[in-house]
Amino acid sequence: MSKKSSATAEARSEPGTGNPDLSGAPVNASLSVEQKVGLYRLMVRIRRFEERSLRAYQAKKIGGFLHLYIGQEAVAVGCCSLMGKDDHVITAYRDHGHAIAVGMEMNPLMAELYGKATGCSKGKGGSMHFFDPSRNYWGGHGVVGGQVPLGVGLAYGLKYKGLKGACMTFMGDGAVNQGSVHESYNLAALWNLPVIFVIENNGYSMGTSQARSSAGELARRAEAYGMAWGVCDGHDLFEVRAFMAPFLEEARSKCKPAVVEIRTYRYRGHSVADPDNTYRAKAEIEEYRKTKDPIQVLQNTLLAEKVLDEATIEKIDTAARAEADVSADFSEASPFPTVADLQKDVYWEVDNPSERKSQGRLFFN
Ligand SMILES: Cc1ncc(C[n+]2csc(CCOP(=O)(O)OP(=O)(O)O)c2C)c(N)n1
Ligand SMILES: [Mg+2]
Repeated sequence: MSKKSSATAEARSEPGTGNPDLSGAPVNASLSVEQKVGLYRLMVRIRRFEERSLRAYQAKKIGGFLHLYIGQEAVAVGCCSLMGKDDHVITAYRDHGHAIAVGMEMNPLMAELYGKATGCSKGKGGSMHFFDPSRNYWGGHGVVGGQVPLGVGLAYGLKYKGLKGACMTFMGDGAVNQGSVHESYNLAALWNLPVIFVIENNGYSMGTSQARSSAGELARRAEAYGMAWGVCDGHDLFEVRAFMAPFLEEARSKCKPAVVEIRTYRYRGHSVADPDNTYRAKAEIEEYRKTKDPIQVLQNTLLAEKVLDEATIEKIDTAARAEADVSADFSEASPFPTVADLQKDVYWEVDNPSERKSQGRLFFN
């Protein structure tokens, strides 16, 4: 039988009505002052990293695509802050926020954007391919919906091997109509896999609004597969945490998969090479910035709680800007990958011939 989260009704609020205060939920009430400040710092660090990378792109230090996460910070930080050491994350190409949220440092991330050998994917992946297996962060994927079956595979692997943990599989609202997403839902439900499909609904897939591309309520499609589902606003970090915690617990302890929609907003163009905002009104962006900016929302809450003061806010911001600048300098000074390294890291089997159990072949030789 399908099950809608009981958190859904409380957690949901329509744009413009303000978020309910969920800071008192157990998962938030248990946070120490240091942990709350730490979560705020993470969101500020993501914002400053993104702004610095935009400047580097404009200075032609970065090529290709650059999809910024500005405006969506509470989603990645809220969800990833709930991770235990056995949990996993996989996402699409808008992957910088999740990388910082799981604890990756700015240097290897910025260097990856610069295409340098010191990057987290050795300069061969770029913006869409941030990875850190040591933090259970499985990327960073450019094909819309392509990471979703992989997330199911990660969850299958956990269950098959009798390991603990769950996999949060993020996707955009533009991915929900991909056939592979529905195949993934089916297998996750059929085999009771510990996976949460997290739809980060920022309202648009490139220049197409969700209303013009997708029928019905996105997460409700889970009902057809007998999966739990829920919807929440993604502007308030505490709300995201309170909403996600029960789903994660069900996945971990009972192998119950779920589909959740977290409503958020991106302030920048789809990518920075594609900043044209002709498909939405400037006033819409301004309204979100003014009333729902996730950093401002959390700052207001923490100021009211006296967890933060103006001096600490200033200090965190200055440090995040400096850290981002340092990462740009680090990237500038780093070497490019060599031609000799071009064919390394394509197939694990090719790089590890004595350990391989299947055949990998480089097709471009
Ligand atoms: C299979 C596939 N089709 C089309 C594209 C081109 N494309 C890149 S991003 C994108 C929009 C996806 O939007 P959404 O899933 O909402 O993610 P967001 O950019 O909002 O984070 C499209 C259509 C692609 N990368 N892969
Ligand atoms: Mg989208």
